[in-house]
Amino acid sequence: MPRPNALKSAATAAFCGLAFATSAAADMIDFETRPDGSTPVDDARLVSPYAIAGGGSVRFFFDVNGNDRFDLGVDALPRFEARGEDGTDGFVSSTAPGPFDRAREGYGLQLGRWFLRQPDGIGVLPGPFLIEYDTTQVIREFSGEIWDIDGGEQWRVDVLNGTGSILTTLLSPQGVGRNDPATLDSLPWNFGFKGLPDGVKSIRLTFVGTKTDGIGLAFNNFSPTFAVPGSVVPEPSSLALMAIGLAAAAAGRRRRMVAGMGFAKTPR
Ligand SMILES: [Ca+2]
Ligand SMILES: [Ca+2]
Ligand SMILES: [Ca+2]
Repeated sequence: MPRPNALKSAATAAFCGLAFATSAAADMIDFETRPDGSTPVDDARLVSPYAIAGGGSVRFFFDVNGNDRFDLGVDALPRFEARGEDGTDGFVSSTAPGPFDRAREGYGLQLGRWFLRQPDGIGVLPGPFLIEYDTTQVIREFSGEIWDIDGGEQWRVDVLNGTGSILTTLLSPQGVGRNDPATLDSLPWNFGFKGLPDGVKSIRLTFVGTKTDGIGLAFNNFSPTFAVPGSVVPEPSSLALMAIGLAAAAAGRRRRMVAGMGFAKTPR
């Protein structure tokens, strides 16, 4: 009798085979290679977008000027970070054989040798982390990982359309300390979305924790066109209600921004 896992593996293998046959793209961007297929260098900036299976590309950056799109020379580029302690690191590993950038036992392969972090070391972020699609594909689902959400840390994931309106959103657990059994220290939070509405353009990860310093983003395993099994996906029933509320909030925010811009342009 075929096991479900075996069938799933076969399907995945067939799908990946097709993807690799049609382009150099991989469906899972695990940051173990750079967009050109070469091996990353520790602390090097990620400059180029990654190709995605089925056509198009996706880029990663910190949105310094907060306009939800990439501005060359203005927005900040993430850096490749190597597993383990090596100078400037990505996160503190308190529940793993640390002290830095180590996965909890059993999660080593999932972290791999490389992940992305903010431009500077653990401290403050230059802006929200943006994942921006450049593709004609309709994006219905995706998933990714934020590692090591500790005490005082929390992230909100917003899915945006081309005008920066929020289509839907997901809040990470509130980080707890290393001694709490629920701690995500040295572990991934696997977030994902399925059944997304038309118009997905970008994904925005905003730090919404209580910390004001000692913050880091350790980002890994972005799957641009499907949500991998095991990802935390928002409840479909809550999506519609949330979208209405968020649309109202976003409209208010836009009005305030427009008002602010008008004021800034007024000659004194
Ligand atoms: Ca920008
Ligand atoms: Ca490191
Ligand atoms: Ca990795």
